[in-house]
Amino acid sequence: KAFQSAFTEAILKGEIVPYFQPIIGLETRRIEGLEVLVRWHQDDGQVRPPAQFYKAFSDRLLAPLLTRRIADAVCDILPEWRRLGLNPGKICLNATAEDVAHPDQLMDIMHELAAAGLSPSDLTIEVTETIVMDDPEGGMRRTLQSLRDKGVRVALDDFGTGFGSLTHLSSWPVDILKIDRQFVRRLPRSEKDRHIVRSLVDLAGRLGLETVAEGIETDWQRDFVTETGCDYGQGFFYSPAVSAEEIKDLLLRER
Ligand code: G
Ligand code: G
Ligand code: MN
Ligand code: NA
Repeated sequence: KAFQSAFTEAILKGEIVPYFQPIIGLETRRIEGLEVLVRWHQDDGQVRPPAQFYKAFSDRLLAPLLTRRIADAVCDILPEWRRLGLNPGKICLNATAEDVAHPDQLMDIMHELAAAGLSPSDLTIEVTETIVMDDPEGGMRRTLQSLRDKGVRVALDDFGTGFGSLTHLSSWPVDILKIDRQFVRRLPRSEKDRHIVRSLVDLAGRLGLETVAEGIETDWQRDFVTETGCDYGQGFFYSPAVSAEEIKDLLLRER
C-alpha cells in the first residue's frame, strides 16, 4: 500500500521516465531500434533501475499505469526526433503480464504511437516467457496475434531462461527472439555457450524469426554473434540504456 501510493505519486510527478538502449544491426553496424527501459528519477537525484521497484510490474493497478506512462512519454518525444531528422528505427516496449492479459490498453497505445508518427510496423512489443507461460484460456495469445495482425512485431525476451522455452517458440505468435545475455556473458571462454548461441540463431532462422543477442560487452562477442548470422546486438559494448537527452546525441551522430 505504501509502495502503491509512493509509486503512483512518482508517476504523477513525472519521475518515472523512459531510458533508451540502442539495438544495433550487426551487418549495418547502425542503430536499428531502441529498447525502452524505465527508470525512476528520484528527487534526491538518484536514478533507480527496475530492480529497485520490480513490484510495480506485477501490481494489478501499477503495471498498467507504468506502461501507459512510459508509452505517453515516448509519444511526447517522437515529434522532436522527427523535427531533428532522427531515425530511432524500431521502438521496443516491454509489456507486463497485465498488459498482455488486457489487450485494450496495448491497442490504445499502438494508436497513440501511430498518431505521434510511429507506424505499427516500427513498434515491437517485448514479452518474456514467464509472462506468456500461464495462458489457460488463450487470451494472451489472442492479444499478441491481434497486435501482429496490425503489423506490430512481437519479441520473446530473455529467451532460454524460462521453463519450456521450445514449447513457447513453436506455439506462440512471435517474430523476434532475444537471446538472453546469460548465454553471451561467458563468451568466448564457454564452449557450451558458443554452441548454444549458434544453435539458437540457427533454430530461429529456420523458424523464420529474427534474432537479437543481448548483453554484448566486447568486440569479440560482437564478432562471434555476427558470424553466427544473428541479426542484431544489444549491450554495454554499444551503449547502456541512456536518457532521452543522451539518446538524442547518439541518434544525431548517425543522422
Ligand atoms: O533496465 P534494466 O535492465 O534494469 O531492466 C530490468 C528488467 O526490467 C528487464 O527485464 C526489463 O524487461 C524490465 N523492464 C524495464 N523497463 C520496463 C518497462 O518499461 N516495462 C516493463 N514491463 N518492463 C520493463
Ligand atoms: O530483461 P531485459 O533484457 O529487457 O532487460 C535489459 C536489462 O539488461 C537492462 O536493465 C539493462 O540495464 C541490462 N543490460 C543491457 N545490456 C547489458 C549488458 O551488456 N551487460 C549487462 N550486464 N547488463 C545489460
Ligand atoms: Mn526487454
Ligand atoms: Na533480456
